[in-house]
Order: sequence, then structure tokens, then C-alpha cells
Amino acid sequence: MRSSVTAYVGLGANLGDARATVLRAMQEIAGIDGVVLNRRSALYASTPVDANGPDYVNAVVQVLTHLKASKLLEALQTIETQAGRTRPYRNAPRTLDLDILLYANAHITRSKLTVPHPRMWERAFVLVPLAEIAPDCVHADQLHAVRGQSIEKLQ
Ligand code: PH2
Ligand code: MG
Ligand code: MG
Repeated sequence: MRSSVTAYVGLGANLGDARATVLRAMQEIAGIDGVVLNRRSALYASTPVDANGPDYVNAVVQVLTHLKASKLLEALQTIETQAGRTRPYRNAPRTLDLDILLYANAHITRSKLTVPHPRMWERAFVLVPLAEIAPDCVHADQLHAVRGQSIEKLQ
């Protein structure tokens, strides 16, 4: 058996039934060939950051995967497309956004994929759910830096 790596995926949605879409996307991620969903955060409601539209539902999952980061990205984009994702302009409201946040301890800078996600450390909607499932990945100072951003655990 090939060795697997640990990766973290951020989920976000603010169009349609965002809560249902994020929960379904978690199941679809678990169904990707070569991916095991190991941990999932709670769902969070958050105010849009550098964006407009309705409040977001956000979450983070930890996966174990044999897939290369580029293949994982392709599989995530297929799930986004199936959820009706369109890209009319940057940070437009969306039915589903799936971002690779961390992929082992890799540093990737390609035109289609930058890992760690370049803006994750500025965003409470990433750091709060990430800290819930992977406290060692987020420092208290990093959480402190985003304390002004509104985020609330759902359910
Ligand atoms: N995603 C963005 C931009 N702003 N704000 C919140 N609260 N949640 C998001 O998922 C989000 C955002 C771009 O991907
Ligand atoms: Mg995003
Ligand atoms: Mg994205």
C-alpha cells in the first residue's frame, strides 16, 4: 500500500442551502477514490471576509490521501462544479468552495495551486475550525490576530 499524507480542506458556501451543501460535500470528499475523511469540524456561520453576499457556512476536514495535491484539487473542483459553482468574479458568492489549506508540510506554488493556502492565516473562518480538529496546526497568536472577525458555531 502506498503511503498517505495528511491534508486539510476548507469548505465554504453562501448561496442556496449552504449548510446542506457543505454537509453533502463532506460525504463526497469521503467518497473520492484514494481519500479517507479522518476528522471534520463543526459547521460555522461567518460574515463574508473581503467578499459580499449572505453569511457563509464554513468548516474544515482532515483527510488522509494517496493522491498528489494536483489530483486532490481536481477531485475537489469536480465536487464544486457538481454543486453548481460558477466564477463570475473574484470572491463572488458561491454554492461551494473547496480549498486545499495544507498538504503534509508541502510548499506548493503553481499557477493553479498555492499551499499552504496564501490567505488562511488571515481568516477566522479557516483558523477556528482548523484549530478545532488540529490544535497543533494553529498557534494561539494566530487565533488572537483574527479575533475581530465574526464566526459562530452552528448546531
Ligand atoms: N471565502 C472567500 C472570501 N471570503 N468569507 C467567509 N466568511 N467564508 C468564506 O469561505 C470566504 C469568505 C474566498 O474563498
Ligand atoms: Mg476560498
Ligand atoms: Mg477556492
